[in-house]
Amino acid sequence: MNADETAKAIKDMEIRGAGRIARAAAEALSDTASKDHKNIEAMKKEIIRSKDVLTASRPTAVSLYNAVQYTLKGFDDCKSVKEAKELLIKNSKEFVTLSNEAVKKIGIMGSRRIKDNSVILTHCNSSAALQCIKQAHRDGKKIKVYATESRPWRQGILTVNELAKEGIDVTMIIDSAVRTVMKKIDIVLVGADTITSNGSVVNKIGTSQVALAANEARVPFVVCSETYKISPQSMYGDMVTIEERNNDEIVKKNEISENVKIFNPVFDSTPPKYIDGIITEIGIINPGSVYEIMIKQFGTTEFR
Ligand code: RUB
Repeated sequence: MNADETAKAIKDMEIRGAGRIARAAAEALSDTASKDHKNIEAMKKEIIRSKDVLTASRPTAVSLYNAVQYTLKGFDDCKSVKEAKELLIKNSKEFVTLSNEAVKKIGIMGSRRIKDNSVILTHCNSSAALQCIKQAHRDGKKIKVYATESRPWRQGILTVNELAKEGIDVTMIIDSAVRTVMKKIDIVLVGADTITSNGSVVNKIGTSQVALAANEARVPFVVCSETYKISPQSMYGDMVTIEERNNDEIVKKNEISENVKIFNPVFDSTPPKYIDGIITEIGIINPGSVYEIMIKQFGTTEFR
């Protein structure tokens, strides 16, 4: 898929989830690079255009931006089309491989945190969180899962089908039933779109309410996330943009009076005090250590 098609598919949610959109963006840049380019100047112009269209496709998940940055590492110094092409194709492949391997590693560590006979709650549709659940099941643990519907886009339907296909005992609930079922839950596992330098986790709208309910019931609330969901920009004061989507995701036209306003933010931020741990590919970290991991993974000034 080329960059314009990929950006459209991301905008339209045909490709969704922070990890998937990141990998798709890296692959789209590789596609742009592999086209015929007259000279390095023309190629640079086209790559920058692709980069801009991809990063503008969804505003919240920093994984998208970080995947693009990873793929373009060293590009500015390239002197020829051949050199730039080889570099971008190599970087893109490397990112996709690292990203897929990270999800597998998170699954292995996550499974170790899931005890036999556990009841798990998950929200939305996170490949990293589901990998932990599926790995626990494959490791022979007897588990039960409650999955939220995740209004308005209802990604919960993807989640329950994915888990049921694996033979996992899964129950779907509406989002407002979270507090009711929380007393049965042993661990909450969710994904992340962006993690800020202070350890806050931005994920699907409703995640912070799940965290509050878990906190009240003393249920561990654990985030499953690759380290490229960490936002270096957040260290320099940039706020995470919370995407607002169309009204028709909430109500059909003519269903409500014309003078009713609709507010449809699709992500929210969970403060670090409600997070018991973040399972990453480099280990299970405390939200308080995000800053150190960020410096280690990204350096201090590279992403400014
Ligand atoms: C998806 C969502 C997921 C994170 C993490 O939102 O909030 O929890 O993106 O997913 P949307 P993953 O459906 O709006 O993209 O672990 O797959 O990266």
